[in-house]
Amino acid sequence: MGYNLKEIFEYFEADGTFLKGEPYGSGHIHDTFRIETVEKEKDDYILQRLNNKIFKNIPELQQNIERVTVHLRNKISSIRGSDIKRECLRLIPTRDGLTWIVDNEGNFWRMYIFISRHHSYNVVDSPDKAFEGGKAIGRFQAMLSDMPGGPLFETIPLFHNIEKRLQTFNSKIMDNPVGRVDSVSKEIGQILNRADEMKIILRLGNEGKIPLRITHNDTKFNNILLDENDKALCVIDLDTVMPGYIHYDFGDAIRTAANTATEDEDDLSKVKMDINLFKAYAEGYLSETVETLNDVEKEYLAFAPRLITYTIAVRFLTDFIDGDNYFKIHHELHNLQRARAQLRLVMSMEEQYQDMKSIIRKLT
Ligand code: ADP
Ligand code: GN1
Ligand code: MG
Repeated sequence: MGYNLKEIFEYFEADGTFLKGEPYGSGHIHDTFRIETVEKEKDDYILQRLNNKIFKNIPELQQNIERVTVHLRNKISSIRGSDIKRECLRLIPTRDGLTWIVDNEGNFWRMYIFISRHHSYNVVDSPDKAFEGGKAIGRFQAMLSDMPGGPLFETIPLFHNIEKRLQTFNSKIMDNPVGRVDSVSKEIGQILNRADEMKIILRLGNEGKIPLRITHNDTKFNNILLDENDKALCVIDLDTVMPGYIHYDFGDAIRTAANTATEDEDDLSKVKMDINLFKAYAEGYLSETVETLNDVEKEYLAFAPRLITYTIAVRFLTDFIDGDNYFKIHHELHNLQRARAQLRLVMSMEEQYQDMKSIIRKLT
């Protein structure tokens, strides 16, 4: 779509002159553009057209991100040697003093400073990188644990609630809106077979055994930027930061950090959970959090990757059955391919579950 990126950019109080804007990254939700400025010494920017079909209340969403980034920035800037522009997202205000604009067509836009010299990975190829990712998320949770001002808005209600996700899944199967249900009966069976055991985290929460904390809720590895030496740099994509269980962040990160293949790998024989990457991520994560987690949280950490990988499989298959209305897709069967790869990953985790548990036990 031909947006006038220069005109939109100029509504924001940016330092620098628009040179050009191009699509950037591989996110599935927003339209993201990198804006380069004419002056080489000035920042570049990330300009995003927000998906307001998914995020229904943009002012609340933006208020959450402002609160979170202000809190993180205060903490990070008090650390000696920190590089605040690269270690924390910074929203650029508009000329009206807001952090987003609505254009003439009703599109919502926001802008961040572009985090320079970062590395971003869709697949992780070394334990050192996985460790750094774990550290980044552990530190993120730890720094937000004392954020003042009451709970954040729930930007997507019941986001990781597997009971709700399964209800939606079942009702889309009943509706069969685009006639795809018959073609995926095998995958539907694989999901329904596992449905009961997946409710354990919700049950522990309802029983008060695990607390709601401020969690990120979208910790796939390309939302964790590493620096030029592949050390933890910055956690991005803060749209779903809200109350959650730590298992959601741990699980989603393992789903991507310890998968030997891409999230949508077509050749299922390549899809496996690498136990060494699992261990390294867990080490990094627990190096920042082990003191604050309670015993039940620790006991169920090894289960978390199974839950979240399963949840994403349910969501991809739901979207396929629904005719692809949620995730961006790049070809006709993309959501099905993603769902199959995630189900295969769940099976690989099931095979290695005893090892995962014993690694966590040793680290805690
Ligand atoms: P989505 O919700 O669509 O995934 P993200 O906010 O994650 O949107 O942005 C998409 C991609 O853009 C990220 O995966 C990352 O590669 C890049 N990106 C986002 N914000 C920044 C930033 N401030 N600096 C550098 N790259 C960024
Ligand atoms: C989406 O926004 P992005 O691309 O980082 C999705 C996540 C899924 C992920 C699967 C708001 O993440 O929940 O796990 O795709 N984000 C939202 O790749 O739904
Ligand atoms: Mg993202």
